[in-house]
Amino acid sequence: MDDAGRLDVAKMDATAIAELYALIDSQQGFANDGLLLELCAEPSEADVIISNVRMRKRLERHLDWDIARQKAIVTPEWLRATVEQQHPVPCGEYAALEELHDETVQSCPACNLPVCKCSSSPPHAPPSTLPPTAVSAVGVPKLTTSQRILDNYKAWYACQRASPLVCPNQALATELGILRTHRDLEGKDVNALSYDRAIAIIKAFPRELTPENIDKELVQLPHVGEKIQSKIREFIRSGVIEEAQYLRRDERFQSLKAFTTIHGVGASTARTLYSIGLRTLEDMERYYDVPVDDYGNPKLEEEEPIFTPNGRRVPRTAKLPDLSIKTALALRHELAVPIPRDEVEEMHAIVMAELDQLQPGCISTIVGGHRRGKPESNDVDIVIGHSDIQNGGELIKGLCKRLVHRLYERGLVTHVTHLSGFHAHNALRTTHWDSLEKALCVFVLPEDGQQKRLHRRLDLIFAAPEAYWTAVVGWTGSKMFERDLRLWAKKEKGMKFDSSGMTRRHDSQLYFPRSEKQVFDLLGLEWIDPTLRNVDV
Ligand code: DCP
Ligand code: MG
Repeated sequence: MDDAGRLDVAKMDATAIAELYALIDSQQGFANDGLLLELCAEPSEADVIISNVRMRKRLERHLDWDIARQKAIVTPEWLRATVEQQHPVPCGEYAALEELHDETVQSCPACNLPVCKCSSSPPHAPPSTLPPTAVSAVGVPKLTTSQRILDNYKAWYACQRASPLVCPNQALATELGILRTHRDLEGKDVNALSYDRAIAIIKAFPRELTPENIDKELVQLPHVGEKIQSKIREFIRSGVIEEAQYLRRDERFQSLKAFTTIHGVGASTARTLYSIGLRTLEDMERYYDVPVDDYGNPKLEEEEPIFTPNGRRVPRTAKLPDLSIKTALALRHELAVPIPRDEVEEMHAIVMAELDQLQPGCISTIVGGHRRGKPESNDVDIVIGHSDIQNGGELIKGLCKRLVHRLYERGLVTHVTHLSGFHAHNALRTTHWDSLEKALCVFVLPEDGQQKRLHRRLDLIFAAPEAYWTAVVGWTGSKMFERDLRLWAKKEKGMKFDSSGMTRRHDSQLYFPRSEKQVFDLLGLEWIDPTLRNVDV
């Protein structure tokens, strides 16, 4: 890597630190036929300790010497090389302390693999499955969200505030969310956005709102106009918002909400369906002519098998089936089941193992709600890049399509909604869609003989090295965090930010952030942990 020299200095700067965490983050739970890095809080549990401290006295400030002697203690270059080569590289030549060189070699995880790679000879090909390598960083502070951000709940932009998954006023946020959905379903976008902004403020508010403090607190908050203020007061006084209670029982609201749970159906289509007399999802199944099984349950249209004249079945290599509204309806019961975290990680591992067969050296980050700490996700979003900064763009070009075809041939992907090719970041583009290689798929894990595997939504986003970290930030969300990030970049910094890159507006200069922290730095924003970017309900 081009900035390797900088890491020789005793004290790392924030960017270098962020990059190290990002490298580990990009490999977490990533079985890629070889490399699985897990960050552990306790150095005593680590296989490898990363430090740029070179002297015993300084190391002892962070780490007990007896523990140090039982570990491989390496410089940050070891991590870079390991990620680049996609398997743990021999630790000896990366030993941080000369004094502990021999202990580092003895504890080297690469040496404990079936094929020893601790000699100074070039590394052998990695064996097909390697145990996870636990990594701890010593003397390197983990990126934390500052107290300043935690206290900044009155800030104008959501990307300056800390918003936890569950906030002290969560029930209020949920109730306001009903009103927000109603405005959205009725096409009142401006009103819906007002609710989005008010909800965002409530999500970051650090104390419970009570009848005693409400008058004092509410007037100080931005984005909460008089109308919404009165709804909030109503909730704080009575525990409910009457309009939300009414909407929950309202037939039109229920129908429109149900229709929009189907992939591909937006508010406007939902209103059209309602206006022609449809009320339930069963009505919608009949309208879209979804086939049913013997018990009347919707089912997928059978794919007609094709046979050769000799009776051999022709493999599934034809055009990928599209995730139409009809298919989404047939799969609606499965697609509505939330995906637990371990299943998200299992899907990720399988996708990356398949990808490694096509192109070694890819890196990835699970983004979306999962990264923000949601216990269950509605879909799985994965940003994929390449560890080779110089040639990574070329290496992953066209890979999205190839991967989806491979997954389809293996029966792992059943449908695809959107496949697109690379487009360079365009400073004039107004939306982030179509600027990266993306595939929005339906995925099903292979049967394991124990549990029924459900069809799941999977979004794959391929990014060239210069767009990797903007894609990670852009797809981590939540939606309103992203909206305000774009607005902040434009209004406060004269920049254009989206998932596909970052440009200075006046001269279209393209930036190349090397870590997620650097994206924040370049935007002049303080770091906010992904788990504190839950700006939406
Ligand atoms: N995104 C965005 N604007 C949108 C849609 C998505 O900025 N209109 C970004 C932010 C989202 C991320 O993409 O967090 C992933 O979108 P999802 O729809 O998958 O939403 P989440 O992953 O946040 O939640 P879940 O999938 O559990 O519903
Ligand atoms: Mg998601």
